[in-house]
Amino acid sequence: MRIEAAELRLLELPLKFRFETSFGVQTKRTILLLRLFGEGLEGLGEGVMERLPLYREETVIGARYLLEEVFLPQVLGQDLPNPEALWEALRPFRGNPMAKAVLEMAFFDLWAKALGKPLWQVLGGVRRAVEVGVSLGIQPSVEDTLRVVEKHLKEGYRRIKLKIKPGWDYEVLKAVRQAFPEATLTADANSAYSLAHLPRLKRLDELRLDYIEQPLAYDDLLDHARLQRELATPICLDESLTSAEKARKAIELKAGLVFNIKPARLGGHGESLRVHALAQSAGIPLWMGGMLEAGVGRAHNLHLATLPGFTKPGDVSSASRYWEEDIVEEALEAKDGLMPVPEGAGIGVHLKLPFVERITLWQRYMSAS
Ligand code: OSB
Ligand code: MG
Repeated sequence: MRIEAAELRLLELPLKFRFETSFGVQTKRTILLLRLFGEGLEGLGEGVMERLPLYREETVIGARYLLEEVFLPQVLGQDLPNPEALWEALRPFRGNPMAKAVLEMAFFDLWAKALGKPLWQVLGGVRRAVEVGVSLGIQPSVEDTLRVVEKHLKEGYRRIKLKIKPGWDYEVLKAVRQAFPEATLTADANSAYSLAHLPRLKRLDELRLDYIEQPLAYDDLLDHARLQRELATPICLDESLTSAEKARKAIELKAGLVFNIKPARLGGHGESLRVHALAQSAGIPLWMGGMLEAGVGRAHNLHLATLPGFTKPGDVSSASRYWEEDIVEEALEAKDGLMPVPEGAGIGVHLKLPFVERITLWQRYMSAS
């Protein structure tokens, strides 16, 4: 596959809800969108980095710089036989998995289209629909939380995840557990705790949470392993898992008994497949994370979530929850907690170009010659 041209855009898309986590409040997304052209086909990738380094270290503008000045010049005009060859071309550059993932995932889409196959088949998926849950931000009150949880359970979501932080944890989770004794319930701290919070975290053990997501530092494994030895509730790693090497070390340390996979956090689909293999041989259940993706990123996540290791409901909820209007033509909607995977070659979704034009803040076209 010769990469002939690339178009990079920055889009701004307002969220329908105010999304509050332990690290801040989001009301819109600034999306780096990549269109990669070759052999008359187009591959799509969507960045998940935020404007500020509050979740991981990468930022939208940092990623745009790397793609424009380093990664795209490295591959434009190159004939790359497969995604491994692209990964090799990016290997000299350290870190920055989210920036690499924009390009790697767009290339996977392009490559699957050249093969004439849906991406899920190319990746080794085994199902046509994915079980989904929902990630609910911190609400103004416990009463508001109970209302929002009830609404999403009624919509059929198969797992409720509540964002927590010190001071907004035990009481709200306890109220939800009492009101919905049978619900599959989890909590995501986004690194808001330290080992000094051990007594507070131990109290969560009585609430029958399926797991607690990333309680400790965003780059930590060792303290998570220590905490896991003290908790009955499984710890799920999110922020700390940025590569297959990190996953190998997390498994050896027993830093988490569940893994969340976000291909964009891991550098793309290839690295996600390596983490999937490691997790399967270690008996670690996986689920597909989310980063408030628009249609391109959401479609990529859905395709990857069809692999057999994804045995818990993912954070891939209906696009209409997030946006008045999405950037793709296809409606990515869950029904009874099941999200169908888009049909057709590659990721199976198509850009709504007039809408994309309207929300574009910046764009640059780059060609091979
Ligand atoms: O920690 O999983 C997270 C959103 C942005 C950054 C980090 C996280 C999240 C979510 C939202 O939980 C999941 C989604 O609905 O896309
Ligand atoms: Mg998380």
